[in-house]
Amino acid sequence: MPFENLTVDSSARPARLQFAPGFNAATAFVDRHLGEGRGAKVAIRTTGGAEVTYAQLAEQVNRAGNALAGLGVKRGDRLLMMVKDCPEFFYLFWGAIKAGIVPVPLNTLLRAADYQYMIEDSQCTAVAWSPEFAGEVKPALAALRRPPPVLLPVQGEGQTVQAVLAAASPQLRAVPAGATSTCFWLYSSGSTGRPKGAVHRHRDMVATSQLYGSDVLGVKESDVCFSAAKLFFAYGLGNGMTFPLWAGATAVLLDARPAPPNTFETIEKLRPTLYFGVPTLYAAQLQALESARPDLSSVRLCVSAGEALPADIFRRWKERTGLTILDGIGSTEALHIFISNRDGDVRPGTSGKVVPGYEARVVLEGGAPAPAGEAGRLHVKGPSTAAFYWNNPEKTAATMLGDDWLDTGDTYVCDAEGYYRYEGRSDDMLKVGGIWCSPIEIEARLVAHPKVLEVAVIGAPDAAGLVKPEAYVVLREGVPASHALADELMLHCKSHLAPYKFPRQIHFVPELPKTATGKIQRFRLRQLAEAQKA
Ligand code: 3UK
Repeated sequence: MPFENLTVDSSARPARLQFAPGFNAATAFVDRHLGEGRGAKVAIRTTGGAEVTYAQLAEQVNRAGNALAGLGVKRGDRLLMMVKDCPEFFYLFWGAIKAGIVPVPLNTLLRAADYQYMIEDSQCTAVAWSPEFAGEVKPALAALRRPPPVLLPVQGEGQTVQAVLAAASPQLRAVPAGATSTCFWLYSSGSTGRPKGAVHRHRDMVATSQLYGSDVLGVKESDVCFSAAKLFFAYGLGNGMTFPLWAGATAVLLDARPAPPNTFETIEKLRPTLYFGVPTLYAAQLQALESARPDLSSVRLCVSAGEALPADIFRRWKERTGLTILDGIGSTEALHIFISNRDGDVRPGTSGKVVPGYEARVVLEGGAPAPAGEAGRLHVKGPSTAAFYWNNPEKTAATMLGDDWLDTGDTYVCDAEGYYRYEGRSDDMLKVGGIWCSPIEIEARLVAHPKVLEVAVIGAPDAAGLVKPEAYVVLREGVPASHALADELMLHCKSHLAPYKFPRQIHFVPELPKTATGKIQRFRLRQLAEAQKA
């Protein structure tokens, strides 16, 4: 497959990718289709009934690049995007890249304080948001001493994305970039400290789309991809945008928060062949399938990532729907899945085997390789890993190990046959519904409540085996524990934190287990939680 500035030998395993100087990813994902006669093919279909062909996509991408440049956004400048899953997400993202501007999709479930931090940290020039998120974006902008100069709601009154696109030229030449020059960023959260901007290069989406999308999932031109996981998440960005665009396939977009009814409706109406979810959603869908019988016959394969898929969910889904779920582990830093199960080769309860094109190693404390069957820290190397974290040399040095090796922060076991099994995090971070959640952030919110003296938050498995945050709370002297107070504390979290960051259970305790030096022993609480559930 030769085209401008890139040669792909997909007969080789792993596929060989050769980037010429000046390579700009937008030409490979968007413009290529015009030359390949795919202009009239539908690239995007929305649940609202909109259809965008490859020719229309290419034109809108050009308009977006020109509009941003015309507003004064320069090469290398950042465009922050709090944009729902809609065609404008594609236009802004690829238009920016084609014009040499760096798009930064943000989690649209976050709160004003999070956005304020990211706007300041990124020193962005432009912010674009869907009106649905104005309630958090506008206070963030208002709190800034120097707000970014270019502010663009997607639609509405005055200067909007839709208005500037309509006024811009539909012709744009791609700005010459290069395989390893900066293309886009994604923010990732840590247990302590603030989110980190992972800086991705022009080659990275090509690598994930070919090595995992095409070579593991077999995404073809005839496929229709539907990702319940949103585009702002590296997982959704691949599933719902780069994989279908790479293959000349069709992406299906649902702009609402995914839940069993709307995801089933989308599958029935737009008939995707590939469906991408997270374990929490599969669990909720299984529950809904007890009373609903949606027609899922268009789907050939399902994918799960974000957190470990319990073997029981895999089996029940197979029983109910006849469909296989491929669990695979990816990360924001690696961009997409690098260890995965395969169609026809699934080990339920594991993440599967290394995706060809990537290397993985499990290392012991001192750095020596772990023997098969022994737990250690998972490292990964591949052609899609982030170059560094923006403005954060310490975290960069701790995670990016050099020579494209990354420390995932996960504990894994690799068995003698090469299957990798997840054993937990090496830090206190939790995955809730596939999205990072810091127990420390929830604790900080809870201790801000006037009735709370001390608190520790841990992850505890729910009935489906999926981790949810639970809080152990010591109340101030004289404050009685009650169900009403537990509800009040949950609300106190929900009102200020992203909606998935609240304790699903609150345990009132007289004291917290601590070390001699006063450090809270979260592992003791985890043992307590396990003992109580057993
Ligand atoms: C955990 C998993 C067990 C693991 C992601 C697919 O989740 C993604 O990216 P994030 O940066 O989180 C990365 C961390 O999440 N994890 C993800 N998948 C699995 N643990 N089994 C799994 N299947 O701790 C990892 O380090 O939010 C997933 C594609 C792209 C992604 N960014």
